[in-house]
Formats: sequence, C-alpha cells, structure tokens
Amino acid sequence: RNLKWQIECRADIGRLSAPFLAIYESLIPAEEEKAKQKKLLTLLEKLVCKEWPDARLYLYGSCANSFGVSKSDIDVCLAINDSEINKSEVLLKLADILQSDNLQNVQALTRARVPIVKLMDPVTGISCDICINNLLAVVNTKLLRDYAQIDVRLQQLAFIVKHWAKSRGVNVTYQGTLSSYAYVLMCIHFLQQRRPAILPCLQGMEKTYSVTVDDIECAYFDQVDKLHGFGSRNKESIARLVWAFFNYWAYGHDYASNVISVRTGSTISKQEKDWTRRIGNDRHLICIEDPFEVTHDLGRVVDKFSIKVLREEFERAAEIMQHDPNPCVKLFEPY
Ligand code: 3AT
Ligand code: MG
Repeated sequence: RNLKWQIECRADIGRLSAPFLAIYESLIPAEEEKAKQKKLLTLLEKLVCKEWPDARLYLYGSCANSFGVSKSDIDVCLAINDSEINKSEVLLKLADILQSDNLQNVQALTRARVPIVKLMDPVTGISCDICINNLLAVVNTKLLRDYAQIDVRLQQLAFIVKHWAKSRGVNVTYQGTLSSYAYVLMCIHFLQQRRPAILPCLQGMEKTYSVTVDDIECAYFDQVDKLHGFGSRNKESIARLVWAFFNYWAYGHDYASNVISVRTGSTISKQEKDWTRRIGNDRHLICIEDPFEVTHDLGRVVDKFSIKVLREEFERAAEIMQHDPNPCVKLFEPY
C-alpha cells in the first residue's frame, strides 16, 4: 500500500482541471435560490416569535456553511434559551403552528437521534428541517464557512467530493457511510496537510472567537479576511488535489492507527483517543474527530461491511483519477 501511495501523478493532470471546474460551477446555487431561503426563514421567524418571543432561528448545515449545492434542503435551528423545555413538546407545538400556516408535509420526528420537524414550503418549494437548541451544529457551521473563505480550492474540492459521494451512494449515514459534514472535514484536513499547506489550523491560532456550548469551549481564529492568500504558495490544480485526495484515502491513510483531526491540523493516534476497540456501536474503523465535540468520531456510523464499500470506492476513484482518459465521466457514474 505504501509503495502505491508514493506513485507519481499522471503527467497530463493539469489538462483535467477544466472539466472539474465546470462541474463545480454547475453545482453552485443561484442567487435566487439564496433569496428564497431567506424568504422562508423570515416567514418561519414570524411564526415562531408569536409563540416564543425570545427564541431565535439560525440556519446551519450546507445552506449556511458554503458547501451547499443547488436544490439542497435547508437546516434550521430554533434556539430557546430555557434549559427546562421539553424538546418533544416544543416540536409538537411547532408542528401545529406550521401546519396551521399552510406549510406542507409537516412532520414532527420526536424520536430521531436529532429530533426535528420537517416541512415543505409550497411558495418557494424548499424543504426544511427544524431542530431545537442544536447550537454546536450552528457553531461548526460557522467554522466550515470560515475555512471556506480562505482558499476557493476547499469549496471546489468539497463540492466534487460530495457530488462523488452522492453519485456513488456513500453519503448515507443510516447505511453506514459518511455524512456530508464528515466529507467536508476530510477535505479541510487534507488541505491542512498539503505542503505548502493550503489551509491553516484555525483552532491552533490566536482565539478571536469563543463561545461555550453544552459545556464545550469552541474557540478559534475567525478573522479569516486576514488569511486571504494563505495557500497561494501552493500552486496545485484542482484536478491534482482530487487525484491526491482519493489516493490519500485509498492508499495513504493509516486506518489501523490514525484519527484525522481538523482541530489539531494533523492526525493523532487512535491509542491517544482510546478509539482502538469497539465500544457499544462505535467501531472506529475510520476515525474523523469532530472539531469541537472531540469525543465524537464522525466515522462511528461505519461498520465492518460499509468500511469495505467505502475503501473500495476510494480505490476505484483513485484508479480512475490515475488512468482514465476522461475521469469526470466515470468518477460520477451512478452506482
Ligand atoms: P447536505 O448538503 O445536506 O448533504 P449538510 O452539510 O447540510 O449537507 P447534513 O444535512 O448531514 O449535512 O447535516 C447538517 C449539519 O448538521 C451539518 C453539521 O453542521 C451538522 N452535523 C451533521 N452531522 C453531524 C455530526 N455527526 N456531529 C455534529 N454535527 C453534525
Ligand atoms: Mg443539510
């Protein structure tokens, strides 16, 4: 495996960037889509404020973290500053309110891992999930958005990787493959590791932003406008980065011993995290540390079957990137 990781990149990699950039451009949401999302959020704010005057609504997930492709659903967090509330009751009440305002397909999923109300707005056609007090997700959304400001190659790589994962059926957490959030963290980690680095480690720098959420201190350098050009000494093209990303996950990553960690800008050992054996349902077969909730392994959904599927998909992608005359076609072929 290590020999293969040393393999030279194909000589014609430079000419492959144009089709990847074309795919990236085609996935960017149009401005009018953003406007529709704003409109729906305003409507929801109006409805929520009648019942909970002190509550606030936050967008999170891909509609707010710069990694949303066009036609995505939106994720909304209702923040109620009251530790006494019963989430299920609030969700049922919320579902009632939304239903009476003609929002469609309203459903309260009170027993999900993250309890939500789902709805569809017939005016804008947008579907939306609302959760309660999931403020860590709001903060990790800001972290991802801040990273995206530093070098456009992160957004390009993450759009391509997400598009690949959706096309290949490996972006389905209930089937044991990885979430979009996990894939974006894999991209950030990967660009922190390039030499010269394309991304810094924001949590390793002076703390200009700090909040405490659920007893977890979330702090990092968020003045990212000062970091424009950080990665400019690295001239790698997007095609080369896609090639190297899949090679890393196919042949370079040490699955047996290492955890990728955006928080430290590096890898850390499974030993150090005590992620070496299965505990309950957490098998730690591919380890991705959450940047704030550091006891949380985003790879914990992966089981002994889906790890094989994932690794075979990484190898397939690496193979295509190395040899296929027209990798953009094969790479995204539906499974
Ligand atoms: P899609 O474009 O919808 O696929 P997304 O970034 O919106 O991508 P999800 O809908 O899966 O991803 O998740 C919404 C947000 O919830 C993203 C992240 O801020 C948070 N999140 C998701 N999974 C986790 C997790 N396991 N731990 C912590 N936060 C998470
Ligand atoms: Mg989403």
